[in-house]
Amino acid sequence: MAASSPDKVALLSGNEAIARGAVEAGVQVAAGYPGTPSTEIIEALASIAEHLGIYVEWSVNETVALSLAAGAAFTGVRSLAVMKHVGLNWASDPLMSVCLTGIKGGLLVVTADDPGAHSSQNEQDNRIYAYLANIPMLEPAGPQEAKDMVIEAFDLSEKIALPVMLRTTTRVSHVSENVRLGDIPRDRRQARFEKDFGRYYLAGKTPVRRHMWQLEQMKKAEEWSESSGFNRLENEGGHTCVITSGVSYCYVKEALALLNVTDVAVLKIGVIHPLPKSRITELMKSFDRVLVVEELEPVLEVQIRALAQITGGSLEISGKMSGDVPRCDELNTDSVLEVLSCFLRKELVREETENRLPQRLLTMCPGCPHRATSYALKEALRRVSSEYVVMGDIGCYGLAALPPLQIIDASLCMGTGIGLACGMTRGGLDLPVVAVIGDSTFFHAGMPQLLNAIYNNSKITLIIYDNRTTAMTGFQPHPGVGKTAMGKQSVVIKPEEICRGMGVHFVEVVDPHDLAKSINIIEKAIAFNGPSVVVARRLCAIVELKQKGKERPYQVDLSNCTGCGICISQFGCPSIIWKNEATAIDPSTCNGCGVCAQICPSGAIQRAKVVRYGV
Ligand SMILES: Cc1ncc(C[n+]2csc(CCOP(=O)(O)OP(=O)(O)O)c2C)c(N)n1
Repeated sequence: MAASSPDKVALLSGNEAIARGAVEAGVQVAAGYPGTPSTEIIEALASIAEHLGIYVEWSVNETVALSLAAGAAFTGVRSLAVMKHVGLNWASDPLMSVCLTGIKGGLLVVTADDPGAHSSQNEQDNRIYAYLANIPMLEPAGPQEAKDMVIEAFDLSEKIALPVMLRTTTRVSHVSENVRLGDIPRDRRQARFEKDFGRYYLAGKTPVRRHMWQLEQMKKAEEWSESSGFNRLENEGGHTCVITSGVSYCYVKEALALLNVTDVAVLKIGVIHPLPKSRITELMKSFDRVLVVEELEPVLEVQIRALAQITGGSLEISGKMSGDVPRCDELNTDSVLEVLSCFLRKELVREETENRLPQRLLTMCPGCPHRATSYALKEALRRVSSEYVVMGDIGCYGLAALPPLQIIDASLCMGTGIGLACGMTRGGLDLPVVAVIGDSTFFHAGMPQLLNAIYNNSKITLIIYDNRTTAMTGFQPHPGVGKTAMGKQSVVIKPEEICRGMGVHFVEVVDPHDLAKSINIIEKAIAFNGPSVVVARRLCAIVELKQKGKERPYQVDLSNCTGCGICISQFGCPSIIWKNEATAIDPSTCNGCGVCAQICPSGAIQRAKVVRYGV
């Protein structure tokens, strides 16, 4: 990644290619908050940052990441802010302002969208943000193009003094391709801030003035888009055209080949905003029928339809608005094949293939401390009341909503569990109301929510599931870990100290693997008259496994096992299996946490003396 090897080729994922592109473009500052499918961009940059003399950080949330990148760009250095699609909701506030101040050094904002919501709470289409902020957006169809676009985006950003966005989707971020490498510049720009109050201080009439300026700058972007090679027409000649962008372009090409169609033109749009309007308008004159194939919202289609109004002719436009392309979920070659065969009225002859992928349930890992915390929470709540409500949040602990624990009733987006819980009590719900949150989520979004609960005297109990990492996105460090993205030592910021500092009078820390104590403390927290916090702290089982290796597993002593099945039906560790009409523990996955032994009412689970693999 860090080698300056012009014209060499390397197999890179889309995310690695973006990181490489940023490095080749001379990026000096990069910040992000983890989120699938964007995470590997910052990880790749962090792994080479020191070697290349660039600064890379995991910020505590996306608004911080973009603010930091914008500050660096104000000083004339090139900077990058990286986030998943919903992260841009957090960063949208600084985005909507930095598009008015503009920047000096190139500023690239990467948003990685998740059509199909593979690992997200929604499938919002962030192309719309480019129109909202009115800044350029590029969308690659694969890693090579992603790298090329990043480099050009930095140049464009500096040319028009506006931030530029790059939008990827899961398939582009995670697919790998041979990517041609370029040179890595070694010279570094000296940061300089030229004070300009009428530009950087957005108040009074400055926003309106800067808005006018922005519109002028975007005219330059339009000119650039008109001649950009990222918008290209392939296979000219016929009277039918498919307009597409991003990974949908790959599906279209594949589907046309499968249909054996050679007389359909493909207009690949790489510059989502501003579109090359004159070019499209001119092109449309030569077609009778156009199909727009894009994922999620009809962003291109709406504009193509508007442009068709200008040309006047009798162009037939199909897409999502005509009901020909699905609006929800991601596309794939099969779905595009179906769309194209209807559009082109070409019969689809398909070999039926069997879906052999095993259906897997979502579950926490063996030994995950969150399972024990959730079990303890459920037990404590049961002791207090037959009815209760638990508001969840985003992270591995959210899996406690699923069987068999089923302890979480609702979850929206990062940080909202506390607010939801407060709202329920304010609505008059007369039940124990608990909010749960992970440690990374607490630092990201939970702190102001808790502060609000304290300030407004809301009686809720907050359980902080502290596994000392951001587990769900791949174990990134956060302020509680004592390490930065670049591997430097840092202070360890403890959630319990923050909670006490904020004014919570009941704050306790428990080890969730000490089940009896955890149940006891959580019960007291629920009974406490005021906001209460329990920090359930134990290192993520996977991180522990990597650091310390595997503990001796547990096993079932069948002479004591009554077959009650509580360990499976109520605790649900995937290492506990049902085999030959009896409970057994798979020693290859059991990590020896021993919590199941605390749950077993007949003392039938004990640490194995001799480990025999292959139960
Ligand atoms: C605004 C936003 N940014 C990023 C994400 C991606 N994401 C999902 S959960 C999570 C944090 C998980 O860490 P933590 O709260 O510590 O819980 P854990 O998974 O470790 O149990 C992140 C970053 C998201 N869903 N929303």
